[in-house]
Amino acid sequence: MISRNARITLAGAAAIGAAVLTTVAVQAQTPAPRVTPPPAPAAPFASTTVSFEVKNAAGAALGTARIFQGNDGQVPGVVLHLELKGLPAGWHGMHFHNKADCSAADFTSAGPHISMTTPVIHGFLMDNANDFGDLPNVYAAADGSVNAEVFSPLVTVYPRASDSRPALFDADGSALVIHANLDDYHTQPIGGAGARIACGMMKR
Ligand SMILES: [Cu+2]
Repeated sequence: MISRNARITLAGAAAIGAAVLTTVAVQAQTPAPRVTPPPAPAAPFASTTVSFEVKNAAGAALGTARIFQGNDGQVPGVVLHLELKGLPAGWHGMHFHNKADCSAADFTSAGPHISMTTPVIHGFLMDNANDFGDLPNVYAAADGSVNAEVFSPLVTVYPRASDSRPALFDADGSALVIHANLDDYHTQPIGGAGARIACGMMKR
């Protein structure tokens, strides 16, 4: 005769067995990753944090942005941390632009999106999108504040061997540009985001 405790143990073992089978089934259905991770660098890539100022077209400081890059994982990329004030309320598109130059009042000095290929296909919703500058929209509250963190797997902080993605801190740096309107993620070439209203320079 099986004792009560033994029965509980048998029931537990059966449950664990079922869980293992479920896990195996889920693993079998998991598709191959669409993005092949870059080869691991020779030495672990040190965690990086870089801060930079963001200003508006009148030259007023709006606050600070920070860029983080962690160690390599399955989807390496950068986190952009924003703590800004003084933006028009509502949604705003933003992108990484090609050059650390916010000198022109309309911020056209920052150039097009970072490392733009020709032809460029802009927008997260587009098939075959290849715009490395794409970023999610951010929302400015009624008081003009933006507090947000967004992740981009499309760029790195510094140039890295065996990594073809553009680096924000390349020879001429890059710029974070915030636009007047939201980016609809499909209209060419910038999602209908309109004028450049804020700019921050990332350079060594
Ligand atoms: Cu832009």
